[in-house]
Amino acid sequence: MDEVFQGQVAVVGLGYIGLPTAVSLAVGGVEVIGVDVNEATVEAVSRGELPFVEPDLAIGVSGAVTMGRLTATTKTPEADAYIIAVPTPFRDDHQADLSHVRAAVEEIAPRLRGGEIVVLESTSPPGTTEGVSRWLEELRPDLVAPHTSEGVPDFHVAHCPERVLPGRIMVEMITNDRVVGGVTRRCAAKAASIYRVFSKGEIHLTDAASAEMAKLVENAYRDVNIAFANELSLISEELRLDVWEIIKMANHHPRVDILTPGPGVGGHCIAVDPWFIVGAAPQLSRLIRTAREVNDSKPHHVAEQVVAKTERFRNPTVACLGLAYKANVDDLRESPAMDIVTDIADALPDLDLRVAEPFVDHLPPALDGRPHVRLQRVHEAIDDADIVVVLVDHDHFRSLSRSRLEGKVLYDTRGIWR
Ligand code: SAJ
Repeated sequence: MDEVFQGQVAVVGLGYIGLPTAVSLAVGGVEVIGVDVNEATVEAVSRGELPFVEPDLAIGVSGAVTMGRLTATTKTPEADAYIIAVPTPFRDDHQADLSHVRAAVEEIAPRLRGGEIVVLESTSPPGTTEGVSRWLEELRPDLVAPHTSEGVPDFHVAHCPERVLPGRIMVEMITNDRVVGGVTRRCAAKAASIYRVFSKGEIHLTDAASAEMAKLVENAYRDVNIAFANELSLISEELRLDVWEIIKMANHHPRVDILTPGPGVGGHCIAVDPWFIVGAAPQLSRLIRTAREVNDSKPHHVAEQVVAKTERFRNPTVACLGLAYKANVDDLRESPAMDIVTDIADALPDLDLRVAEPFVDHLPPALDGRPHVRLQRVHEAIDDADIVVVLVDHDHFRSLSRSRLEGKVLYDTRGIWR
């Protein structure tokens, strides 16, 4: 019988991944202590509330807190296992910024008593998990670290990358297969026992660097495929062809499955992770780098097209629909829609620019305070607009009545109204 973890888990980082993981463990019967540097997040979770929007998570958090299985704190406690789920952004030179991982490790090190499991879930360049083991060794020279011996170490270190899709996190947390890469085989087996608490997917054991690379490759694969679709959209625009029709036709081939073009690629994963591969092997990652560049250049192209469309109006009003990085989420991180609206506002500071985003109550700081940019309900924004630009395919926009759009110039980057 495969071992299933019993004990107390501290989940460090209560964000889009840490909090759903904490809830899944708590619902599976484990006592979980959530740790976050942000006091507002800790207070919200302690009240059983959700600091961000994600289907089915709110009920999970309130249930886990009410049952007494999930508590939250700003201080890393003693525990039997630690799951690190902190951000790993990239710096200006595209190298990974591991400062949050390091900070988490510095808080965990003094709490180790022997026998603990430390799992890094944050997406990281190859070698980071072994680096965590080295950091712990440096901070706790009294303990035997796993990278120094295949024998029984004083603590175990592994990588288990998250693979859940925002918008479906609570479903995929349970159903997805997991890859667990250990600094040693024993580390991988120990870490796998934690995921058996809630995962119904298969758990695949490997070494730490392969698990790190597999995660990066998954997102780079998707980035390259979206870049293909985005490049087709640029070519089709130039040739005055309908990219949606072309992709629909091509996808009738049994071995062709082209993804959907859009205004660019956003979010904190696909727009970031491929750079970690480029950073690890810059000379060899030509396709991966180019895909990033194609996807990153798309928002500027869309903004330029919108600006060009305003030229035939004397005092145009433009409605931009959506700010989130993708449909039906409230996450604005690395959002192409944000870049596009900001670019348009910068290019035409006097333009009457209406923004509709049902998932936010206030304009984000990059747009707030600009006298000609307003956040409005979608109907208000559209009714006054000469030009309507679809930036996000929220269900809310899909269901809009076409009669409201009559007589307006439409620029639909998501193809929802064709
Ligand atoms: N997008 C397109 N066209 C498409 C698909 C997506 O333009 O055909 C855009 C979206 O609008 C969005 C971006 O790409 O701006 C990324 O969206 P997504 O839904 O493809 O992915 P994420 O970033 O929300 O989540 C991804 C997932 N990875 C894969 O599907 C390989 C998820 O499983 C990962 O857990 C997540 O990254 C992560 O955290 O790494």
